[in-house]
Amino acid sequence: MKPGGLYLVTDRDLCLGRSLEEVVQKCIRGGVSMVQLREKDLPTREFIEEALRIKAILDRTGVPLIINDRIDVAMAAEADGVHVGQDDMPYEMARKLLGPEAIIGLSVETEEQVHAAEKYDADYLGVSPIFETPTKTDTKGSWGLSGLSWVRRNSHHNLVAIGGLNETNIAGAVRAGADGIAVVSALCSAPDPEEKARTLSAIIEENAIRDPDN
Ligand code: TZP
Ligand code: MG
Repeated sequence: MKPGGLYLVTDRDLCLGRSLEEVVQKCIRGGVSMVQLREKDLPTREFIEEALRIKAILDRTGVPLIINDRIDVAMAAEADGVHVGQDDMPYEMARKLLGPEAIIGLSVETEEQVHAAEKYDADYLGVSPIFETPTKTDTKGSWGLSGLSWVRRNSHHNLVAIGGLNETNIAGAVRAGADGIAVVSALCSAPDPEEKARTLSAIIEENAIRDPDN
């Protein structure tokens, strides 16, 4: 599985009063290629119920559903995979529990973490954050575009860039080596998420560095 294109990471509180289902539906129509459900405060049962509702929307679209942090929720809802951070369940344990077919992404915030991740068969690294963002403040500095190019040169993994990315700067992130671009507020808080998804996907596509083997 090669994650590329536009990756929606959800935040219900940033959806301008619209339901998450409505925003996800619109983003799918606009061309997002992956959806990650990210819930920090929801009781487990509600998280599973939400995952099942979003899964029903994604069914038959071919867009994978990824669950942030929670391997148990991903298993219960039969999601396509999980995204884990450095303080979540260790990558190898998540892989063991979910099996070889699951999509597993791992966040990297430092150069040491990039080197340490080389031994993993992760589906992608989340290079986090590229720029400072009010959406997530408990980060260890930011990579910037030069940091992202450094990760590109030092990692064999697919790279998904996240943090402070929007219409004005995603071309640079793709050109610096990101295979995929993950956004929260640029889509969740867009007045028209479908149109925004279409615009962002087109920018990613136009700036993608072509792999001659693919
Ligand atoms: N991980 C690193 S930055 C971030 C996450 C979940 C939030 C990105 O939010 P936004 O609104 O796209 O800057
Ligand atoms: Mg996490």
